[in-house]
Amino acid sequence: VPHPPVDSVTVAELRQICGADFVLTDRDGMQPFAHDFTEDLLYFPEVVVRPRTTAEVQAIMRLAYEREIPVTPRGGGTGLSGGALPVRGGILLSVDRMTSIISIDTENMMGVVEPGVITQVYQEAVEAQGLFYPPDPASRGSCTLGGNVAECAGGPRAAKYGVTRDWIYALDVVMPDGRLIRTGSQCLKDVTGYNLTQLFVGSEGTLGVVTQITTRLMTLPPFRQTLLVAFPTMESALAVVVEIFRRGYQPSACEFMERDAIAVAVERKGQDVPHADAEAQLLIEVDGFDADLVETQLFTIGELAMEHGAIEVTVAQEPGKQKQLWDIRRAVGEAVKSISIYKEEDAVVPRKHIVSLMRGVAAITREHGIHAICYGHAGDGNIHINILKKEMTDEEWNDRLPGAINRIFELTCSLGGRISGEHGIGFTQRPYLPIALSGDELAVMKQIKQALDPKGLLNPDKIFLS
Ligand code: LAC
Ligand code: ZN
Repeated sequence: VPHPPVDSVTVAELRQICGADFVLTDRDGMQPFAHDFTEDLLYFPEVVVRPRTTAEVQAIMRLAYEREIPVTPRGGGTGLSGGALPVRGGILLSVDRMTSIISIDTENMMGVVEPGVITQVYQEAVEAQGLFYPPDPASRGSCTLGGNVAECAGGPRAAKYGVTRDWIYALDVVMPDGRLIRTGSQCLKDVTGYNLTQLFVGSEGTLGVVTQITTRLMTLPPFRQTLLVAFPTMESALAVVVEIFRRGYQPSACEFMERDAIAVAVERKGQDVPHADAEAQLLIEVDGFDADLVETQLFTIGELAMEHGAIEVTVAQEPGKQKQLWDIRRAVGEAVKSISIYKEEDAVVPRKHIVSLMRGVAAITREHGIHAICYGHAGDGNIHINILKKEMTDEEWNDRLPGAINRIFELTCSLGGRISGEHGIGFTQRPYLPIALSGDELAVMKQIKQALDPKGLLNPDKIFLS
């Protein structure tokens, strides 16, 4: 549905609300807001607004509602499903100026932040007070807590500490018509009505604009050790993953990289890892409050790996060595992006089925004549499948890709999995949603959207068409 254009009267009113310096309409100024990290997709908004306060966000939303102009909220712009792309033009609402850490409560162990706070900045601020905010998406140096809430971001530590949703207790949310609601509380238990907080977490900016976030915090575990384990086969690596958890160990990360993932990261970083030619590697981290216990767990996991036929276990006890290993792991995503046009799938399956997923993906890609690089969070079954275009012509790419993705997601769902673990549906995964959801489930989701955003103006065409 076409909307009325953002005319000069509207722009003038937006300038009134935010201040002239924080409303952009020139192409160069808007360029950084026209894309996120998703492929090479580019969609220009008609205007970019950068509010500073909740009241300004409310005024923007009221205006947009009245004029029926679409609004796309944006955090750090590091999303991988196109959630922050202003695909219908309209207003791009960036929270990049809402960067206050409002409070860190060391007694109740909760923190209150604005949505534009960079995740790593928050982590460092709470760590300075001996506290810990675990969710650690690969982009934590540039993503924001607002974006993390919108997408329910994950990351390696989700294996032990859960995803963003598990740390969010209360939100201030500006509704599509400009009303402000405060959901949840700073209480650990709360069944006072529906859990609106968790409805907004992971709703990808389609139901409301989050302007304040209350997170739980925990005491920072002081001890941390890391292992890199090379395996001759994918099966042996993934069997170890299942066994680690079955025996009651709780690694704070249990990351999987297949040979090609290691290869591209090693190439990009110009830094080698032991046995880079092994079929699969696990990067395992153990943290805790007792140095001996951390060490015992680490060595027991290492032994377990050797019993399952690991080639070698490399222990990284010093922070410098640990960082080197993590740098390789964190570089995989960017490395893939730098070598070819690609399409990223974010499948998640029950942990014990990762091996079936990996073997299935290998068979499907072979059949379709395409190449995929797989890596990800084996500890929680979440694997990133990066399909590369490489030397394929546009025609071959467009011809082979949809069929292959459909097959991969059908396999994922047949294993009891879902089509996104942490990157969201957004814009790019929308066509595949019916593979994972029943018609009735999808219809209920659309009813919620319709109830909260009756004009379909907030982050339109994300998750499903609106
Ligand atoms: C990662 C991002 C892509 O795990 O989710 O590296
Ligand atoms: Zn990831």
